[in-house]
Amino acid sequence: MNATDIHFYDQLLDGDHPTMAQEVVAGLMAKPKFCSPKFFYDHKGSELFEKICQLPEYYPTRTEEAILRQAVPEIAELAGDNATLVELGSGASRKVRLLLESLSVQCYLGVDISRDFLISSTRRLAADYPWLEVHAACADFTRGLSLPEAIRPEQLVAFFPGSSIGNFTPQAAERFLTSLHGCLPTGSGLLVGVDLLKDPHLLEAAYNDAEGITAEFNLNLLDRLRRELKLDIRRERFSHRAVFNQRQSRIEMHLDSRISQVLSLNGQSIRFREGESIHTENSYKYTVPGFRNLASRAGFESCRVWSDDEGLFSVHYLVST
Ligand code: AVJ
Repeated sequence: MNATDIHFYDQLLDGDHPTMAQEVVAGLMAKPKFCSPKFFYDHKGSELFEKICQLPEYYPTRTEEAILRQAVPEIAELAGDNATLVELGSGASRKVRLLLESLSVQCYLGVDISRDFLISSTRRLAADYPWLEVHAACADFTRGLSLPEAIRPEQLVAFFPGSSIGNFTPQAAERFLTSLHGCLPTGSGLLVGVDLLKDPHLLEAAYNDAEGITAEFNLNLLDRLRRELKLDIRRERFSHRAVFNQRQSRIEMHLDSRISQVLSLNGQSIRFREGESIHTENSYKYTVPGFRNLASRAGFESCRVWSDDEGLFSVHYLVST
């Protein structure tokens, strides 16, 4: 096998699912209007997200990496020998390198919705770790996870970093973990990064960076809809807004219409009042016990939790029971 060879599975088109166009249209017709954050990640969006991860205000990435670096010997022990590592939302597959260097892993599966980004990232992994069997599945795991036939591990560890789980409502997160539980053999590990509840000023700063990269990431969604859905929607007519919703314990991102405007879509009109928003993302913040309880309702027992000294971020090692 060539060092840059990966086993690639395109699962995005599997099954009888609404298309991106149908999903987006339904969201724009709803009240209030919304669009799923999974649509942020076209190639440009994935690149912008990588830039966000390096911003001084965006503490989650560097904090999670520091936690992982320090916890890796313990993680290696919990994961055991010859594990198969499945990464959900693998993006640039950067954090997983910390694990690959210290765990005994023989097989890696990256799952991501951003096809080209996934392929180039996992190829780089295959080149850098020639001993590793690398698989890549392009999939929308918010619809559930299906492991390719070729992956029938004895010991499986799922890795769900970055607090991506915060994009789900707690109810949907519980449902997602329950369905994940259903496709993992009993005794599998789940290493999951979860952002913690903290001073709202710190939270809001993380989603309103001075350089405007987060705004760019949010507005890029409109460019994507314009291009891919041939929608006459213009980014100049919207502005980025990110606020902490205390009651729901979540950061909300919105695109606010700067003016009153009408979009036409398949012969239908979508009206915006001035200031009306498209709700583009929720990012829920948890306490350690709050997340533990949620996971236990989904069938995962908490083995170990690590966090940084300032209590900004947590990493949980859970085991499916
Ligand atoms: C990838 C969902 C964890 O919620 O912090 C970053 C995405 N959005 N800045 C987050 C995001 C705006 C990120 N997650």
